Amino acid sequence: MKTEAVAMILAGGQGSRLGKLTKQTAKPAVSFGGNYRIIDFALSNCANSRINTVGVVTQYQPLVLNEHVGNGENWGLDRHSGGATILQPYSSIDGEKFFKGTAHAIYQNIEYIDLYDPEYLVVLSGDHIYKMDYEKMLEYHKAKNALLTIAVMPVPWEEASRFGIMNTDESGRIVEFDEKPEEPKSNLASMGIYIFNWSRLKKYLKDAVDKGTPMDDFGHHVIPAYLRNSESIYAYKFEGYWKDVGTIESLWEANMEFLDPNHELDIRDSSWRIFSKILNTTPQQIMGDAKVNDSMITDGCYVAGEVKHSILSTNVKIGRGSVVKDSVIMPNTVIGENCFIEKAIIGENAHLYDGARLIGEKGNIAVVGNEERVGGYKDED
Ligand code: ADQ
Ligand code: ADP
Repeated sequence: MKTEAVAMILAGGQGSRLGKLTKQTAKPAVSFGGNYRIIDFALSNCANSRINTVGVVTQYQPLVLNEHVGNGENWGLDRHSGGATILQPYSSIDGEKFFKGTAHAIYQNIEYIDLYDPEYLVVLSGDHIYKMDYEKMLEYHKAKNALLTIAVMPVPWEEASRFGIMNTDESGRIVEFDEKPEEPKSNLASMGIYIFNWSRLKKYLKDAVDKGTPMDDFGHHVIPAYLRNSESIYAYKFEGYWKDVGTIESLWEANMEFLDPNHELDIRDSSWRIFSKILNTTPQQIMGDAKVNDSMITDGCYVAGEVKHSILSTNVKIGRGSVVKDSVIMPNTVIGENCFIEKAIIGENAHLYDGARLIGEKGNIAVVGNEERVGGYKDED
């Protein structure tokens, strides 16, 4: 079966910097923006870009992710080509169980990719919030006759050492690349979004294993090897909103930005819809003394308190006399009566008992983990 392009979404990182929020959940499956999980953005971008064969590479706590993605039908991916497939690591002969890095994760899935015999492989990260037309990037890749195209964006200089950083010539060809350099030479950052000519990438990955020097990571090994061999690598400039939500601070910030009705990432744009799993839950209920401003209240919520500039995800309950401000409350969480919550992220299925207080500040967001219980009055006695 010949397919022009197959996408692989890397959804296996542990997301250790999200701490308590990724204890039972892989980072791409973390709740976002009330209705969504982080991976919905990459999946929807694939569907909207007409890339209908998508492998989702998982390894860490994949249960929620598996249940969420299924066969991709909620994104319309199941109707053409291969649909979505969850790919889990398997034990190899030498007992290696985990994918060692991003490139190793692709190497381990060569057979899956070869099923579709693609000309191009689109490699994506499962933890970015953005809308992007990968078809346009593919057109650029073809026009440049490139073997690898990397989507890039300028980032603030003080953040540059968190990224793959590069320099290009006037034609957009990448002449220099450093993965997470201590002293960055530019602020042009890799977004971790790659288009490869599949047969060439496969050759690199296999040859390296044959030589006993496996290439485990794109940023550390594959890109430098391409550059050493003067392969044509081009930078594709992305313009628009893009956020790597790998830290508590960036996750909170991205959610707060999401509340802005004039957000650059317009989720109401019907030409580029962001899909998610349909949950079929009950309608929301806003009770007598409730007050709700500048917020997103999702289906199944029950609000009897005050909610200001916050996101309530599916099936959240806010009791009487409670105040929730500048916060994100993830699905199925119960907040009792007379609680006060400000600048916080509350994980899924958590319970805050009556009178609980939780106040964070910018730079130090308050966090309650998934399933966590937080005492109220009773603890103060
Ligand atoms: P990082 O984001 O630090 O940098 P990495 O931690 O390797 O890269 O993860 C990339 C994505 O792959 C993440 O979504 C992660 O969850 C996933 N992942 C990591 N290891 C995996 C594995 N073994 N199996 C499956 N999935 C895995 C990268 C690039 C930089 C670039 C930034 C942009 O290396 O050059 O600047 O992305 O965010
Ligand atoms: P963060 O950036 O928050 O530290 P990442 O998602 O980048 O989180 O992943 C952290 C590291 O943990 C990555 O190097 C990833 O390969 C590694 N990792 C992910 N899952 C596992 C696992 N199941 N076992 C061992 N290491 C893992």
